[in-house]
Amino acid sequence: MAQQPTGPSELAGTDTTDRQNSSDKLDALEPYRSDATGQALTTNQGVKIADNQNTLKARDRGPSLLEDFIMREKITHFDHERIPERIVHARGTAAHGVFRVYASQAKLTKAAFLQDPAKVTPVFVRFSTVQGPRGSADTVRDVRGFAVKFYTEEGNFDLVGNNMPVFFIQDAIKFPDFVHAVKPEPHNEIPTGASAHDTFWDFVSLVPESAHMVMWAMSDRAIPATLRAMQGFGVHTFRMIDAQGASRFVKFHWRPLSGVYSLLWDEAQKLAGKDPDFNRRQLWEDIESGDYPEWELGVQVVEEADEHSFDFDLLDPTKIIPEEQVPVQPIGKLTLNRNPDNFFAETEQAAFHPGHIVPGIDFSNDPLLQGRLFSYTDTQLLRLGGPNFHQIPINRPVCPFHNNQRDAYHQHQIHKGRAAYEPNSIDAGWPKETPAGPAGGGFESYPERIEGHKIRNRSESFGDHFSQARLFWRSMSEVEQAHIVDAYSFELAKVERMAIREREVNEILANIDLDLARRVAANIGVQPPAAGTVELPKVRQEQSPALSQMNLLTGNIRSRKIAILIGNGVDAAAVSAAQAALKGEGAACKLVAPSAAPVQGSDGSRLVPDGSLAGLPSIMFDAVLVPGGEAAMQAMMADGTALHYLLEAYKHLKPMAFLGQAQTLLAQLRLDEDEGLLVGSDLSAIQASYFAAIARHRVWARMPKAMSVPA
Ligand code: HDE
Repeated sequence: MAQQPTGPSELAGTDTTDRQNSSDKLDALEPYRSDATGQALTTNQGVKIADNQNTLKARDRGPSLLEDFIMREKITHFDHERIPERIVHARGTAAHGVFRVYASQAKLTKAAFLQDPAKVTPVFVRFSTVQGPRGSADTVRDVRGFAVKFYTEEGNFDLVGNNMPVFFIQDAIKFPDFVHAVKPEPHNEIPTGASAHDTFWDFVSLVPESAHMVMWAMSDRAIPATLRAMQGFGVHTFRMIDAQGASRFVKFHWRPLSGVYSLLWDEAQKLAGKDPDFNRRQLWEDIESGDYPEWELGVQVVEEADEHSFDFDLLDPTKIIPEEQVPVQPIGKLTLNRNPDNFFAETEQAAFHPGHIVPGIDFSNDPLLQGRLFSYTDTQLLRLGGPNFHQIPINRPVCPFHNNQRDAYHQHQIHKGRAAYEPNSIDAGWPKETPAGPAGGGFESYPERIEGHKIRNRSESFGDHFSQARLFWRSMSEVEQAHIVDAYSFELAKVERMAIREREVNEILANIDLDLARRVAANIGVQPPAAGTVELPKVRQEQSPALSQMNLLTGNIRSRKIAILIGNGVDAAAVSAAQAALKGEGAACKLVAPSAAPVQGSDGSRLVPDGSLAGLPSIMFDAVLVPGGEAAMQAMMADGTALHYLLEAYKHLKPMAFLGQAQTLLAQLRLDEDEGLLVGSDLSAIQASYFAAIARHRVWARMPKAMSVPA
């Protein structure tokens, strides 16, 4: 039988930057990528179409004729273009890439794709928000999905995780309740893409096991500045199995090489209107420009013998293993280096499943994970219209796959042979089982010993709901804590029922931390609580520095986006010097002018802007630079939009550089210099401090002052 056409082949990137070369190879290896360049327009039956403008009619002015098979086929297909969106994680964006292990992980796992640093495994990664529909805004406060499909030589391995390491519930049976609570309310379908409403807070205030995850969702992690600046987590405890059959527990981590940083809430809200595609656009542009996002895959490993040595249960998905107790060992690197050709065919039809594992990886008994193992196939049956969704190009394994499953909707294989059953003698017994073990490589489940009664119960070891929420709170910097207080206050202020606000404060927040509870209470008209309602157990660790994203920056400015403001008469030499210096350090800059029309530099040169002040507002950038030039500065001083641009950047604590005559703007704006608002005759005079400020991402020390600046 003919070999399956390969899936997203190894060349998703042979780690090459030679994009043209790789896309030529791709066309050859992936014949299902259809390119109509130079081809005739035809019907689906291959009949060439002579007129694609007019329906077949009886005379010029109709009526139209039912026999027009060309028009009927076209409209019928159009009528069926939509498939159901994902019930959760509907809004998403994705990219192809490659994964490579740093060194053999044979001591941990027999998984073939984790053995050899020379081996390149193609991947497809989809990021998503959870609550909103497919067309909702990117920058809402929400958990982000982080789903990775590894096309390994032993089959597909899907690591279907999130950008937060825990979850809202402990048992799968509660998932529909949770999702119904967070989704828009049933009577008016409000709000879109937000948890700031009564049903969400009603549920979480009644379900203390959600306390830890809600803390994460109210933190800056829920508004990532860019998808490449998010951590990812497998959430559940998994197992890795070595060639001798030994099992160890593992937690998977993705650590972004860009560091972790976030939007401010005001930016997130404004971006949802000004550019609802903000996150997906930036991922797309970064990849197109060759600035490939990268993550390190890390594992926390726990020996079987140590399963019960923590003050929480490893199977409880509302708990992390603090990194100070079990360090994350980096094992490999993921690079996203190719945008999809077609959103629907690839991103929308991608079917991830935590149950897609390969030999060397196995499940734990986490009751949330166990439930997911059922759900993901079930959802694809509906969404992708039948059980052959694995044959859709984006979902195909790159290794051969053969079995006796037959027929059903959308069958793309033409199975040869007479015996679609096993055992058989008619087709000489093929396809045959592969023995497990090193010689064979057939999949074998870890033979965990299980004894006990069949019960519906929650283990007592899952009972402490507040200690890790407290650990998270206490590990935050002052700024992060202030943001968390603001987020709870914002969301609970949208809750109409006072009893829900009070319950959240008294029965959840007060048990996490009294200071947090009181600060939120004061903002939402609730009586500050005097004490919590439960006694927390003694835990091994009160703080975990690894949880604060302030500790997760890289110290460099790679991939940061800088707006350079230009106008007629701008100092052209200063512009090109700034561009060169920023690009030299791996940052990306855009020229922003009063309008999208070209401007004339001080030396008569022509500068073509990337966009206008209105089209590329400062909320889309990490930092701003004003290069000077007498005439340009005079014009900016008289331009309300430009002044607002700068005030807003100041208010959002962005690093700002004012060069040459741009200093005059400061007086007009009545802004003071600070560790990130820098003034210099040219960039070289302030470059070190400016770049250091960009590397820190925000000028937090400016916060008290910025609060009083109108923007
Ligand atoms: Fe999912 N989840 N989930 N989930 N999930 C889906 O599958 C579900 C959970 C996650 O980019 C659905 O194909 C149940 C945890 C991601 O396509 C559905 C439970 C985590 C994505 C589903 C959970 C996730 C999904 C909807 C509780 C983090 C997007 C469409 C037992 C570890 C994947 C689909 C993509 C998608 C069910 C809990 C992550 C309905 C029943 C915990 C990243 O099958």
